[in-house]
Amino acid sequence: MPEFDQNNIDLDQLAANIKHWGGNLGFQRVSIIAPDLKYASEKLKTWLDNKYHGSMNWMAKHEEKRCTPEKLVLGTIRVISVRMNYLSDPNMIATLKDDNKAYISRYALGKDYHKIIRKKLGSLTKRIAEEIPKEQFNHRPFVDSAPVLEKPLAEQAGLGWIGKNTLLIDKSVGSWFFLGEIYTSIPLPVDNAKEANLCGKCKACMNVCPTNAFPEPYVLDAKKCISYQTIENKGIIPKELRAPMGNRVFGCDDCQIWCPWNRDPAITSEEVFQPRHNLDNASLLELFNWSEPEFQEKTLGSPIRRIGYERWLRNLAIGLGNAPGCSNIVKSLKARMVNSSEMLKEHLHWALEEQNRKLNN
Ligand code: B12
Repeated sequence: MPEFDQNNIDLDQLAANIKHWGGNLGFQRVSIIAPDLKYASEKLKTWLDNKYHGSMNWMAKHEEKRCTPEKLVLGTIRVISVRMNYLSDPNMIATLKDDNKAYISRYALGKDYHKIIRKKLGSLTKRIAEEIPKEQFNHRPFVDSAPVLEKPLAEQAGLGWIGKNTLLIDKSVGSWFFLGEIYTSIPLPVDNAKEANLCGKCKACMNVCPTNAFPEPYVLDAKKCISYQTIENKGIIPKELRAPMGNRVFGCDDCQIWCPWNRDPAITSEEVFQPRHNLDNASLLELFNWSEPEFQEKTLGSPIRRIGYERWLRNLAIGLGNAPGCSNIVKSLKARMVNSSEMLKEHLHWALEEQNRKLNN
């Protein structure tokens, strides 16, 4: 581990500078902690024991590194935790309530946050390295890219509290923000700014969840979560979840939309998170009729691309099965049967059955 020479460095000034540089890069909050993940590690263990992670086996891997930052990046004694708003338009309910429209999670309307935030954190680490010789410290930036418990770290850093919907919520901006962090060995002064949990007796998130995915407050059974089913599940979506999915075709925001702390949400000023290709307002049929090359072209640089064309069609087929009966929908679903995989066919059949039932009534 590199030896840190404190003599020539004003660490208070450096911490203040880091927050200032972070702000200039577009982060709304930057805060520094000496990580303590004891409580969160216990909760993670229970969550995994209950198999709430479903097929996300990567969540069960590297448990020690996830729970012990210095095991992931040698010498880590501080975490610089950051947050960035992503909501581009607060009027998402109209799309969600329109059965012919596709509801895409607001985080996925623009460019992939992984790339955007990692790049910005890369710039921040470079700027820090200009102040301290590289051989004197270790550091590494992350955004949802490694075994890191981002929410408990951010909670400890005072960026919000973990709510009953398991998301980090801040009383002044709500929860529509991404998290990221830099692990570092620099002994920076820490911020002890933990926010009080203000969920109180409210259970709005749990009550509105279309699939009842919260077995208890602060605990999500990912297998039941529409976000997991539409993004992480690579196979068949359980039949009993298809109708409650409604028109949610990529991720789900219901547990945020109805959270009282999101009544007046912060809006992003980042151009990169603005909706592309009308994804905030497109019809299910329009997206279902995208050809594969069109899908590849229109999802370039978008988080949607990672599910691939087949799963995209699978999710949209469910949305179309839930849409009002319409002969054009039936025509498009039938046309997709040709050359489709067994996995996709299973969902097309289901959607056709649903459509025929409505058209014959
Ligand atoms: C796995 C994962 C998922 C999974 C599982 C979600 C989950 N709750 O674990 C799925 C695919 C479902 C998912 C969905 C979403 N995700 Co996600 N996801 C992650 C990831 C990679 C890990 C989360 C994790 O550690 N889970 C493990 C379990 C044990 O943690 P937990 O459920 O949060 O439980 C904690 C607390 O609730 C508490 N706890 C647990 N049990 C109990 C019991 C009691 C009594 C108490 C008091 C507390 C308590 O301790 C736990 C540990 O801190 C993080 C990125 C990262 N590396 O951290 C992003 C992350 C959490 N996701 C994010 C987002 C944006 C989403 C979605 C909104 C996307 C969407 N619109 O579809 C949804 C929201 C769904 C939801 N309500 O969580 C953001 C959240 C930002 C924020 N404001 O909080 C993150 C931080 C990514 C990022 N870098 O910005 N996600």
